[in-house]
Amino acid sequence: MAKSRFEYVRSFESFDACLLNSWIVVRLDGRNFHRFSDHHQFAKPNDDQALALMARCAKNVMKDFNDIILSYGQSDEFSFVFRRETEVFQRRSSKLLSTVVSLFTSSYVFFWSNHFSNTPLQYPPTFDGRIVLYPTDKNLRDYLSWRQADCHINNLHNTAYWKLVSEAGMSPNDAQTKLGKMLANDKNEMLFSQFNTNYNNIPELFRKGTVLVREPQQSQLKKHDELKKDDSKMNGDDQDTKVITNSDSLAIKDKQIFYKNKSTIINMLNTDIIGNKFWSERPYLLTSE
Ligand code: DGT
Ligand code: MG
Ligand code: MG
Ligand code: MG
Ligand code: MG
Repeated sequence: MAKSRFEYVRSFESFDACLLNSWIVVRLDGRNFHRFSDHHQFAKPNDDQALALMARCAKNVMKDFNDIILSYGQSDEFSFVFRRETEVFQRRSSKLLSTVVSLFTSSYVFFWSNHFSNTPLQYPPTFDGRIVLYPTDKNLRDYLSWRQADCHINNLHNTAYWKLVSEAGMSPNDAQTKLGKMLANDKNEMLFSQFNTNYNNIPELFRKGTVLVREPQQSQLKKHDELKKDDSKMNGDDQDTKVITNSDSLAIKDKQIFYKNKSTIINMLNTDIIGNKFWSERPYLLTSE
């Protein structure tokens, strides 16, 4: 097909590929959700339907992008982790960012009434987005730990704040001033002694946020188990093998099975991702560079 004389304007576009060999994280966040949560009467301090809707949208994004291995969300934000070798959209930053944010936002509107059947959407919600690249596994884990620590800090603060305001009848200003002078331990202690609330008994959904993790299907784990048995035969090793292992060589096989497999499942958890347990149980997630 002949090119038009206007074609040259294409060369003004820049190729904004994300650096190779780095984790690509897309984080989106509700724009002015302070207002949005007021207008839609979100329960305070935590609205479980609002959180469920966020997770529903995140899952929808992960269903569309097989290369997202994990996502983490709390409050009005979600972070999506693309595997470091991803070639989606030739790693082009603007394509990745705009598509994830757009799909998430349209999903939010699409699934809204499933979660808020008695609250019509008052106006179209907006989410902002950014991409951050993390070169090492440690950087990526520290990033996710940062977001989960943020969830805990905010939730402790918000829980204490709403107790003071709604149960103790304190003014919002006085409650803020009081909490501003308190350390985390003081807040825990106040919740316990003044409001008979053990912070640790508050649902993990609120304290830890939501992790969606892509995992091999059971059938894949079986294949993987057989592979390992072959492996141990070759090594003259008759010991019973566990399904998931930390051994480096098997971790590589885990990953190969994992990434070749298109029919993975997405598990939803409200669990700690700061400690090692979550990661050592899932050696296929990180790259152990
Ligand atoms: P931004 O992100 O700079 O455009 O402004 P905001 O207002 O979205 O601020 P942000 O993202 O720092 O804080 C999240 C807001 O969303 C915060 O004001 C409280 C609200 N929010 C999030 N989840 C809930 C919830 O479950 N219940 C209630 N009542 N509010 C929530
Ligand atoms: Mg903000
Ligand atoms: Mg926000
Ligand atoms: Mg936020
Ligand atoms: Mg097009």
